[in-house]
Amino acid sequence: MKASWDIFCSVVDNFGDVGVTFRLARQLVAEHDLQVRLWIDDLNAFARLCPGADPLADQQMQDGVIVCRWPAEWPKTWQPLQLPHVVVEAFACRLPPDYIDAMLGAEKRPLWFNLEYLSAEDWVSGCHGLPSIQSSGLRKYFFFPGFTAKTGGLLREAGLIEKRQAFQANPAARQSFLQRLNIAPHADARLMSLFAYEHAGLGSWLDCLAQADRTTHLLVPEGRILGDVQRWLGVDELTAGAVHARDALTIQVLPFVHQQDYDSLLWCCDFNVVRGEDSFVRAQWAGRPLIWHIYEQDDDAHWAKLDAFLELYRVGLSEAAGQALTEVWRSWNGGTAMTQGWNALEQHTDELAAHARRWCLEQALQEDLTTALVRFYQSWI
Ligand code: TRH
Repeated sequence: MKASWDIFCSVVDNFGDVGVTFRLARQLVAEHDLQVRLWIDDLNAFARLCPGADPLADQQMQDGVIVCRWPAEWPKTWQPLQLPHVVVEAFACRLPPDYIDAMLGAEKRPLWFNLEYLSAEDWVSGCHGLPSIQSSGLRKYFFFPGFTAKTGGLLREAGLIEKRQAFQANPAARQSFLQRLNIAPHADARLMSLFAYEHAGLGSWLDCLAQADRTTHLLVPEGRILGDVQRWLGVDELTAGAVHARDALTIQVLPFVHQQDYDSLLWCCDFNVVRGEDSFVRAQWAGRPLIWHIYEQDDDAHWAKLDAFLELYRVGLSEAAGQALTEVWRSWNGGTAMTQGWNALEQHTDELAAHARRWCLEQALQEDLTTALVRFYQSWI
């Protein structure tokens, strides 16, 4: 009998929670031959990432994963529950009380993980894998994704890097992918993607690109940044398919694409602006330079996360390139003018490109997050 896993995902906002948990669920099925139910409380967000999905279905099979609606009220008729071997509570969402009661009463209790948000901060390695005893007496294990061997690692499907390298080495594959999305950049244009939250200083960055010696084709999937782009362009409306040129810069708005297509898009680009958690990791696997627009937290906790990552990522970069990168990432996240930082960063294009490839290969030496979770379970039973 296959071991079974339940993953619970509550969509706070945006797409990261559902993006990460669906990716994890798919990998558990495809590479570890497990039976996985993914409980999601907002199937509309799920349907954006997985266009074949039905946002109204109580249960559906997608890529081998049983995707279930997580109802606000857990129906009493669902008791007694068929409990799985492993429960993953993603990003500190709260399991239904009836589900916890069922775990308490079970003869063989499932292993209970709290899968945390990604952070490069030092304290993570000290907390990774630790149990927390609940008032009910149940144990919940904290599992932290991260960038060092003392953490749970990053989500990375088997063969991902090889697949990406083969794609990038194959101009025909790139061309046909871009054609499918109606993207036709000039032969000498550099390709960039922009997936970010609102950014008050965006106009200064677009000015830099428009005034640069080199032409840029900027791809913007529909989303929160579009308002800032629209203001800079001075147009009334921006929807998928729109293409506008200003001096050396062409801006093209894309529809929100399938999660797998988003990977290929990142692989096609010379530079990616990404946000949150999942696109941030995928951009690292693309092996191309990036800007990270981090998810803002109320208590400004995101700044410590940003700086912790920069400290790790800068290792191996020259002082000048590292400083320029830090300035650009900090001004992007602070919503301030980008002109000085971006122009400095442009002096280090080749170094940053080589560094992004190296960083990706170094990170890929670590065990991936899904395998680490499975291995933890195997040593727990
Ligand atoms: O959507 P996000 O801003 O999600 C955020 C973060 O995860 C953050 O940590 C969390 O606290 C907050 O949500 C609630 O960014 P993220 O994590 O990059 O997720 C976006 C997902 O959307 C990712 O799986 C990639 C996917 N995507 C597509 O599938 N198609 C697209 O066209 C684009 C642009 C993205």
